Amino acid sequence: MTNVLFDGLLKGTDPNTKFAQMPDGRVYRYQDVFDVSARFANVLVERGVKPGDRVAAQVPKSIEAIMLYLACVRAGAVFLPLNTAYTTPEVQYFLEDATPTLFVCDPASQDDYQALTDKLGIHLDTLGVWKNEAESAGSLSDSGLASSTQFETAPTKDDDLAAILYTSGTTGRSKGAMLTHDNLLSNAKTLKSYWQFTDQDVLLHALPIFHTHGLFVATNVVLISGASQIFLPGFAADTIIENLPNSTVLMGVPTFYTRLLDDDRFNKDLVEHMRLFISGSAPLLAETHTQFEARTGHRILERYGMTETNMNTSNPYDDERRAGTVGFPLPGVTIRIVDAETAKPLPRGEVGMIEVRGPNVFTGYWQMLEKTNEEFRDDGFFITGDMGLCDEHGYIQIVGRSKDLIISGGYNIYPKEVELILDEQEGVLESAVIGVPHADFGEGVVGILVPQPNAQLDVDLIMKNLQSQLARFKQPKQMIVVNELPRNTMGKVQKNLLRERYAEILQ
Ligand code: MLC
Ligand code: AMP
Repeated sequence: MTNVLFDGLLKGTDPNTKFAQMPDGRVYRYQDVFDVSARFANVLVERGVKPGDRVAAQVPKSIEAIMLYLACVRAGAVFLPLNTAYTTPEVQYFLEDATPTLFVCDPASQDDYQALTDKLGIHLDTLGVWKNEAESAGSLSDSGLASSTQFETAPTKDDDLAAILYTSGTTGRSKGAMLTHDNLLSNAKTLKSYWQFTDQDVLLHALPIFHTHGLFVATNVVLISGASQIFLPGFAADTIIENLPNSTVLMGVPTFYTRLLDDDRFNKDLVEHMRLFISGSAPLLAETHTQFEARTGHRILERYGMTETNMNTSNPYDDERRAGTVGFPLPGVTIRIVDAETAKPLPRGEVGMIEVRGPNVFTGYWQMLEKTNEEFRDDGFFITGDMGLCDEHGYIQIVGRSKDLIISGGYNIYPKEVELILDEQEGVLESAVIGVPHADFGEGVVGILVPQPNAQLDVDLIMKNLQSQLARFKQPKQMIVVNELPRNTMGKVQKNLLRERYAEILQ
């Protein structure tokens, strides 16, 4: 028996091919991928990780963190990556909810987590960024170095879990999307062929690796293609510009592209060697698409995905890439646009709920059966919460969201989660959190506070209090104090009015 994902991604790969090039000159070959993932898988087993167990990780971006993901896959365990911006209370929720056997954190955060993991009975290891032979890159890395490069990869079935990725929820409680081996493998296969990846490609990897985009779309597609990547710690215009001449593909959120367009060094000559620019995770403005083409001669390929579904649609590789659309359903994926209330399919051109079904769609939310049932139709379609239409040529357009969600620089923020914390602050009667246009991040978070009668709000203190409880990207970029919130006759806060009123505030 095989391991569906590991063998599916790596079978037949030439071990001598380059897998990753780091900015410090370090090179990783596919042989290293086999060896280091085996070493880490041996460590996982030593720590008591068994097939089906969760392994949570909040670690800085490094190629070793990718090896930890692959080690989990090889051990039949379930990888649970966490945003490095999450604070200790945010991480505590995930550890309590997912009950991992092992949690791997940044060596710099070990003291913050030791007492918590001891209390929860979770083994704690550390993994940092590798610097040199003389310096430790954490306990996982040290133990890995002392372990064998041989590991008997655990056999898995298509529907065994490979990962749980948490997405925030409209109630303020995050939900763990359970992704199977086949969810991930089928999407990687589809994307490789749709975007025509080959072993000649060099991906410029500047995304974080704790989300679907940087982890599965980028890494799995590179692995299954036997391609290589220039593996950067994050997005910085300087390093992108330095490395574009040696790359063939860039995957990014729209902020990558607007930032590059703001830089005069970014021009046609620089991207001569590039084959493809891909955008997703947030809407790409048609204006950005047009400016990009005028500057570089390339048309950005926009695609649409979700944590729960991997990639759903993509603009075509060879045919016309239409600005303002996310293209066609990927092969094997079915998309329908329905009336959100009645679930009746709508004619072309009409706006409704986007629903999706296919091998890419997750199996449900971790230990939330009721929530899972609410978000699936009886015939297996997943209700995305995105509103859109299918135009006369079959291109899908996303026109809005029925879920109260802000997408800022490609990160999701559920207002409810922030409102719950704002409501607890001294002197606050109630709050509303909205997303308004932000030149760099697309949308930016604004907090609107109503004080209790006769209370004076100390907004600076409230902002300071948020720092220990909420990841920085979720914290409002601006806070406004008002006497009352606009409400409709049902008593519901009219966020659309607030968004209109404060539309210019972050410009
Ligand atoms: C950073 N900050 C953000 C932010 N990123 N605030 C709001 N939204 C964001 N996305 C904060 C910083 O903490 C900092 O706070 C200030 O804003 C300025 O930061 P910066 O230095 O300018 O940001 P930078 O580190 O350059 O990061 C920006 C970014 C990054 C766009 C490169 O956010 C990013 O990599 N985003 C990609 C997210 C992603 O991969 N999403 C995929 C989800 S999967 P201070 O302290 O200075 O005030 C998915 C499915 C799919 O959606 O379809 O793909
Ligand atoms: P996440 O939960 O982080 O996976 O975010 C998924 C959400 O990102 C989707 O439900 C969409 O609302 C949004 N999204 C992803 N790709 C695009 C895109 N190309 N255009 C507009 N929205 C997108």
